[in-house]
Amino acid sequence: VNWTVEEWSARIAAGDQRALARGLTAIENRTPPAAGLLKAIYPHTGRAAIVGLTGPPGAGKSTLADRLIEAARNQGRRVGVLAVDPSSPYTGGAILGDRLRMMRHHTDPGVFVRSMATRGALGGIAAATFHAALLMDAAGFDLVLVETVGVGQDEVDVARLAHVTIVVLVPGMGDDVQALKAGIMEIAGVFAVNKADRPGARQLVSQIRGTLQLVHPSLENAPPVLETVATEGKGVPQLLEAALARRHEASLEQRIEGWKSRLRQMLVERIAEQMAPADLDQAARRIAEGRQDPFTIADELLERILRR
Ligand SMILES: Nc1nc2c(ncn2[C@@H]2O[C@H](COP(=O)(O)OP(=O)(O)OP(=O)(O)O)[C@@H](O)[C@H]2O)c(=O)[nH]1
Ligand SMILES: [Mg+2]
Repeated sequence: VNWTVEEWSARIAAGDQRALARGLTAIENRTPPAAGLLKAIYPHTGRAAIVGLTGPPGAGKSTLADRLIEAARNQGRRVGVLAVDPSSPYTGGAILGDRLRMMRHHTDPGVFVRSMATRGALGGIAAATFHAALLMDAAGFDLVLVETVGVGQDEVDVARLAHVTIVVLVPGMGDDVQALKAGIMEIAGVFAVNKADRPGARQLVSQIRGTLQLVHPSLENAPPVLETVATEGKGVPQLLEAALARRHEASLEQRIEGWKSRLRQMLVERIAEQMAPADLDQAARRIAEGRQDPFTIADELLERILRR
């Protein structure tokens, strides 16, 4: 098929899932039509809530996603899911498990599940994920769930680009406080204390609220902290409602802040994408071998990119 960008975007906006799938591939592989396609579909976006789902491995994110899909479908919403694979050796196999957990929705045309891989791109994955979510928005999905594994920089970047991020924590993991430190407090719109069928859920809720109170003394406007049992669907409709409320109650000021960090991220990734991996290797080598200072090298690299 050889669609023009106009045809392609019109098909996506009309809900053609094959056109959507091809658009997602173009974004993932950063092929040339992706940029034009994004511009063309942007006027069709703005309806969806892009909701990040992040937290330590095994916290129950995929099980929650499955239940959030169910809750949203019960309200007649169409749901897109992006499972972000950071292509790290530590999370190998996670995506297969994710797909299996959401398999029961596969025959539902109102649900579209897709995994995103970084393919070793220098540009990182946050902006590409956000672009993919915009495509799903344009295709008419009202809720776009973005599941990322872990609490590293990639996850924080993805979370910043989402409208609201649910941070999933579980009692008794021992690394609760650690997880709260790692930039997570800043990005969380809603906390889900999952596996609340296990001992220690109450204590974890208080611990999170205590930490939040340092930033929000009255706990007003603080991210809500909800208990869930994803395996049984308990607390999930409330979690969905809380996430959607954060999205819809965002003020103009908050939306401006959101676009500031999105634009910054898009620019950073665009610059990084322009850099050939071999150039980066060579530049790093020159610094490590003491042949040149990193500041001069950074200037040179930037100039080379801008001259293109
Ligand atoms: N007891 C209990 N187990 C749960 C709950 N939610 C999820 N689990 C179990 O926890 C395990 C991990 O669940 P996943 O949904 O795969 O977790 P995840 O966060 O997506 O895991 P990764 O994608 O590998 O990081 C599975 O065996 C689930 O059945 C819960 O509320 N209570
Ligand atoms: Mg998962």
